[in-house]
Amino acid sequence: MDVARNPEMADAAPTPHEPPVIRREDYTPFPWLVPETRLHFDLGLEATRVVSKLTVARNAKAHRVDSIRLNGDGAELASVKVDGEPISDWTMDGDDLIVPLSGDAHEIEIATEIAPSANSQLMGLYASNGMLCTQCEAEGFRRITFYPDRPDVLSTYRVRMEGDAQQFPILLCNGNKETEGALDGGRHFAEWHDPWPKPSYLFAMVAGDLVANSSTFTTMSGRQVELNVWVREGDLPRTEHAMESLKKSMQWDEEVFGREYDLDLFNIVAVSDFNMGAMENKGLNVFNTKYVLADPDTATDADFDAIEGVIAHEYFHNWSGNRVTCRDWFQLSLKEGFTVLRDQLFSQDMQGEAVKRIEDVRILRSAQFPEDSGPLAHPIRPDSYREISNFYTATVYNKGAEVIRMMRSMAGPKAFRQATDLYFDRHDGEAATCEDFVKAMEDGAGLDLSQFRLWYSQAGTPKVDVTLSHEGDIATLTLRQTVPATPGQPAKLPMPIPLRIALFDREKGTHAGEQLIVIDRAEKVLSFEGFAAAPVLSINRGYTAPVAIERHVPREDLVFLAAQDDDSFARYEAMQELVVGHLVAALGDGLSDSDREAGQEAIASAFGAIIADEALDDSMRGELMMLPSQTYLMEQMLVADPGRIHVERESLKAWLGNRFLSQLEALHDRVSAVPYSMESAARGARKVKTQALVYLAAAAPEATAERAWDQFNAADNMTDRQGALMVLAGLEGVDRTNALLDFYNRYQGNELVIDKWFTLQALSLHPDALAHVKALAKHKDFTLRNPNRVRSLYMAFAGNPHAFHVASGEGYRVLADLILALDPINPQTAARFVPALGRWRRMEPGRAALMRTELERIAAAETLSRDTFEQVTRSLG
Ligand code: B3K
Ligand code: ZN
Repeated sequence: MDVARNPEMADAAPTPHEPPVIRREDYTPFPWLVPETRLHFDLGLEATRVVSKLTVARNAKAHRVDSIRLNGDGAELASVKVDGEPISDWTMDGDDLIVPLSGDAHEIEIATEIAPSANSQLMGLYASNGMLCTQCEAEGFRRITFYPDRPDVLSTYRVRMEGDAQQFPILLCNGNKETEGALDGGRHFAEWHDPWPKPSYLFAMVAGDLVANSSTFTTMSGRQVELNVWVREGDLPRTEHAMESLKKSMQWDEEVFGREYDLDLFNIVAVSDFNMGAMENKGLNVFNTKYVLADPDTATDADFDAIEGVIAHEYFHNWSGNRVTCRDWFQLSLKEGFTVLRDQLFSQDMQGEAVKRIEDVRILRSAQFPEDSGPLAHPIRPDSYREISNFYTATVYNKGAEVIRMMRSMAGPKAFRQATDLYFDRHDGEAATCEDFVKAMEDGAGLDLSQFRLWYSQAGTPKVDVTLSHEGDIATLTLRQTVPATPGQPAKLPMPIPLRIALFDREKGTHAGEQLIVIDRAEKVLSFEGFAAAPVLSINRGYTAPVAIERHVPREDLVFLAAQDDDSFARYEAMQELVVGHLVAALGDGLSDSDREAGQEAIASAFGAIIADEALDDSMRGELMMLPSQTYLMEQMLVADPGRIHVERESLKAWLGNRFLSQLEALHDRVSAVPYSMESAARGARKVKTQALVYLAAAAPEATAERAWDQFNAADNMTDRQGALMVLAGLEGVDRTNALLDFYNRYQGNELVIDKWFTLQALSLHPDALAHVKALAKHKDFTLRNPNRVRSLYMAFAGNPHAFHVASGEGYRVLADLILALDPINPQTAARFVPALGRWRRMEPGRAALMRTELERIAAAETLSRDTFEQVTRSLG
C-alpha cells in the first residue's frame, strides 16, 4: 500500500499519512469461523480470475457482529454473493470489504481479478520466469482475494486450477491432488484438497513448466510419501542435495522430536524471484533457487550447508508452524524461534556440534546484537507494529531460538522433549501463543518459568559482568547483570541467565567437571572451595545464554583458554575476546608500543597454538583462525569510527600474516593437496585454505596474488574458486581483472553464481570498492526486479564497512538512492536496507550526521511504502 501525502496539508510541512499502529493488547478473536474455503483459479500471467467460496459460521467464542470483514489489497473486486445471491450492500473500509451477514451460517462468494505479471512486490500471486507462484505470509493472500487474512482463522481448502496446458503443464497446490484432466482449447485443470485446516498465509499455488527430481520416504508409521523437488529443466542436475536434505530432515524430526509427516505428498518448488529464503506452505514449500540448487562446481560448502538448513527449517515448520500455528503475528517467534532452534539442532547433528554452534553465535552477534542495541530493538514477542514484514528479524528468529535453547539447557534434552510433546499434543490444530509454549515447557519439563517470561517481553542484550577473586583455597565468582534500556523500555528487570561454567586448574590444564549456574538476580556471588591457586574460569560454555560477557581476567587466562579449553565454543570465544580486547584498547586512547606488543604477542601465542595443534580438525581450526568481524567490533564500542577499526583490524591481520608467514604457507600447501570430497576432513581443508590465504594476502599481497591465482585456476569446486577470487578481488593488479573476467565468462547465465560475482566485488577489501559498486549497479546483468540480485550487490555493500562507511558519506547516499528506487517496486525488500543507516547513533559525529541526513531524505519522499515508512521513522526516532 502506498502512503500518499494528504493534499489538504500542502502548505504545512510535508508529513506522510501515517499507517496505523497494530497492538498486541488489542487482539480479539474473529467473529466468524470459516470451516471451508473453495477457490477456483482461471490462470493467466497477465490476468488471473479468482472465485472464492467461503462457508462461514458464527464463532461462539467471539462477540456477535452482523458483518464480516474480508481483508483486501489491490485485487479488483468483480462480484459478491451471499448464499448464492448477488448483493450490493457491501461496503469498503479502506482496503477491506465489509459484507453484511445476519444469520448464523452463510456461504460467501467473491470474484476478483488480479494481474500477476504486474506484481513486482512478489507478494500474493506473481509471475517469475514465465511461471506463476504465490507468497502469502504474512499478508499476501489478501492480494489474491478478499478473505479473513489472519493466522487464527483456520480453514480446509479445495482448489481448482485451470490454465493453458502448454504454458502451465504443471499445476500444484497444497495437500493432495484429487483429479486432473484436459479441457477445450488446449487448457487443462487440476483439483487439490488439503485436509488439514490452515490459515491463509500457508496457502500456495504454482503453475508452470517444471520438472521434478522425485523420490519417496516411508514414515515411522509406514506411510509412503512422494517427494518432489520441482525446478526449471536445466536445473535438474543440481537438485540431489536438496532431496537428500529433505529425507534427512524427515528422518531426524521423527527420531529427535517424534514428528511424522502427515500427507502423501511433499512438494518443493524453486523460484528465482523470491523475497526471502523459502516458505513453509502446507505440503508445497516454495523456495528461493539459492536454497535448492547446488553442485560442487557452482555451490560452496557454505551453500550446501545453508540448503540443508533451510530445507530442514521449512520441513520442520510442518509441525512447528503449520499443525500448531500462531494466534496473531505478535506470536511469530512461537513458530520461527522454535523452528530455528530445531534446524540448528538438526544441523549440529549433521555437520558437527561445535562448528555449527560457533557459526550460529557469529550470526547472532553480527545480525541480532546490533538490532538489539539500536533504534529497531524489540522483544522477541513485539508489542506493536505498523507492517509485520518488518518483524521477520534476527531478534524474532535467532534470539527467539536462543531463548528456547536456554529452556532446553535448564530442562535437559529429555525433559525438553517431554515438554515439546506436550506442546504439540495440547495445541495440535490450534493457533497458539508464546505463552502457551512457555506453559507447556513448565508443565512438561517441570520448570518454573515465571521470571523467565521476561525474555519474551524485554528487548536488549543483557550484559553480564564477571569477576573472579581468590583467597585461601576459595575462588569467588561475582556475576552482575544489566539489561540495557531500549526504545520504549527505559527500565528492565533482571532475567534468569543460565551459564555453563568450568574452573580450570591452570597447572594441570584440567577441570573437575562443568556445571550450570543460573543468575536470577542483579547480582549473584558463588564460592568454590578447593583451589590452592586461582583457577581459570571458562564461562558461557557452548554459549548457553545470548548475553554479552564482560570479564575482568588477566590476558594469560584468555591465552590459556584459547589454546586448551576442552569446550570448543569457549576456546573460540577466548580467541575472539583476546582480539577484541586488543583492538578495542588500540582504538580507544591508543596503545603504548609496549602495550601493543604485549597484546599482539598474546594473540600470536594463541594463534600459533591454533595453527600448529595437530589434535584440532581443520574445520575447527578454520573457525578459530577467523578474526571478529568489523560489525561485531563496532558493536563493542559506544561510538565507532569505522575507518579506524578497519585500519586496526587489517593491520593486525597483516601482522599475524607476517609473523606466521612460513607456517601459513606450509598450511596452505598442506590443505591444497587434499582432494575434493564432501567429507568433513576435506571440507575443513578448504576452509583453512582460504583462511590461510586471507592472512597471507594481508602480509604479502603480491606473492599472495600469485598463490591465489594458482588456487583459482587449480580449483575443481566453487569453495576454492570463490575463496581465491574473494582474496584476489581485494588486491590490485592483473590477476584480479583476469580472475573476475574468467569467473564471469565461465558462469554467465547462471543467476546464482553471477550473484556471487556481484557480491565478491561489493564485499571486497579493494580501496575502490564503492566505485565498483556504483559501476556494477549499471551492469547489464543488474536489475531491481530480482531480490537475489539486489541483495547480492547492496547487502554485500552495506556489510562492507570500508566501502559503505567512507568518510564522505557517499556510501550512505548510494544506499538511500537504492531504497528510494526500490521502494515503489518491492517495498518489503527495500525496507530491509534501512537498518544499515539506522546505526547512526553509534557512529562518530561526522558519519552520524551524514547517515541521518540520508534517512531524512528518504522520510521526505513523496510517497513511501508502509514498510519503509515504519523502518525510517523508527530509525530516526
Ligand atoms: N515463514 C517464512 C517467512 C515469511 C516472511 C514473510 N515476509 C519463511 C520461514 O521463516 O521459514
Ligand atoms: Zn521459518
